[in-house]
Amino acid sequence: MSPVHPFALIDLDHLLDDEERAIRSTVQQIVTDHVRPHLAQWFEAGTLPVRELAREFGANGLLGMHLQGYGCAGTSATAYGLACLEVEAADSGLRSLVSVQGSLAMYAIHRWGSEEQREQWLPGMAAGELIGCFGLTEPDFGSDPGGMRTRARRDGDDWILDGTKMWITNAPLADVAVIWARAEEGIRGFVVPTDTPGFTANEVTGKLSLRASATGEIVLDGVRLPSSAMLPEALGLSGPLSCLNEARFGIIFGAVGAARDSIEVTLDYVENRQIFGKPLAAYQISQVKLADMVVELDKAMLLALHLGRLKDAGRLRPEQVSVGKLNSCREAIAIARECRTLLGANGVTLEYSPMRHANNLESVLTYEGTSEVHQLIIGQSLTGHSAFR
Ligand code: TGC
Ligand code: FAD
Repeated sequence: MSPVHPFALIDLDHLLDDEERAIRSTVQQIVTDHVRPHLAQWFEAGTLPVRELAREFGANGLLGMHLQGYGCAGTSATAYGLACLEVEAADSGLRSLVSVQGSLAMYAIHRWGSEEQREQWLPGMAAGELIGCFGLTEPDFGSDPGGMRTRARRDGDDWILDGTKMWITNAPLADVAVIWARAEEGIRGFVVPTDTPGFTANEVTGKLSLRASATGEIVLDGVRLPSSAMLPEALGLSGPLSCLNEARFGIIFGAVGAARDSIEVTLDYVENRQIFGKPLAAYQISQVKLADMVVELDKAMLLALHLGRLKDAGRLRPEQVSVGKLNSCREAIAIARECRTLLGANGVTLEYSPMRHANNLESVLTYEGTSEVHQLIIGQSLTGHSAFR
């Protein structure tokens, strides 16, 4: 019998329309041409040619892909999810670039900004000419952003920002940062050009995960901004949290991509690896592992598609996003680790993707709400009791 692809096992393509299949192919091609040949080297060196890639992604409509107007492609949310899946099948760091640019920085300006802010920033960001970052987390406030210490105070017509943000993707090279800070009236968002005096970004080094992604600390030391830098429509924690819904949505699909790639690599390996005189693929233990992994992969994909359809219908609720983010990340990291076992010693090298994916997924499991935070969001929804405090 000829082998069947893990997604063909459940006739996945039957559930996608022509536009979705076309977008998937386009992104697969970009990743094959511009990303895969260099990935292992980028990961090992801990670098990523962000500007070059952003321009390539921008030229193909991948940045702020499901936003309307201002140079954005305006696709469905499901199509955007499928694009995230294909990007993360290459590397989670690349999907982070797409998520932070489109779902966090651009979405914040699109959803909460003034018309002038949208016109000033979004077209350049959609084209990949301007790189954005999103500063919510602080050294002492990750899961609990409501405790943030970064302050925004009025000085005449201006705003002055003081504080520190930590673990901010793309911060070391960003042109513009969306910064969340506590003002007298509540949490506010600011669009901060990174060459503003008092703004410093320091690279975080020594990461064992998401190495093909730039991460930074942002120090805000008396950063003076005109009143026009404030996002006028956002007041309170719901401003930044609404942006997280968007990025978490992309991760629901993206993590499935990392899992799929791990399984594809492993299926190829076990077919070609001879052990005790026959292919590793022909042993029951290998097949049990593969079957269990593919069942979880396909379930995660079906859940992602269902949530995508809900989002396109304007019905996706935050706790449903948590169901998907928790499931995709948890299953993807388990799959990547299990794939690694089938690769034996070869699996601990950069020649094969599963361990790189597993390492990356440690970050994906943690950022955009840890697994435990999403369990508590779901728990709150099921019981009516908040167990955060
Ligand atoms: P809580 O009292 O529950 O809510 C405060 C206000 O926010 C509203 N709200 C939401 N609005 C929109 N979307 C959501 N998902 C929302 N969740 C809550 C809520 O209705 C309320 O509104 P209002 O008008 O009544 O004031 O807030 P809490 O302080 O108890 O915290 C809740 C909790 C723990 C769920 C939240 O803080 C949380 O999600 N924590 C996790 C933080 C997190 O995920 N950080 C991610 C930082 S960005 C990042 O990691 C980028 S990684 C790069 C990449 O994506 O690749
Ligand atoms: P903590 O909040 O200190 O959590 C530590 C542990 O406590 C976790 O296991 C957690 O689940 C658990 N915990 C937390 N609250 C509870 C509770 N109520 N009950 C029980 N257990 C609890 N942030 C940004 O703003 N922008 C970015 O671009 C960005 N990029 C990132 C890139 C990378 C590579 C990484 C690793 C992180 C990034 N982050 C970013 C930060 C990320 O969102 C935070 O790391 C995450 O929200 C968790 O916060 P923390 O690390 O402070 O962990």
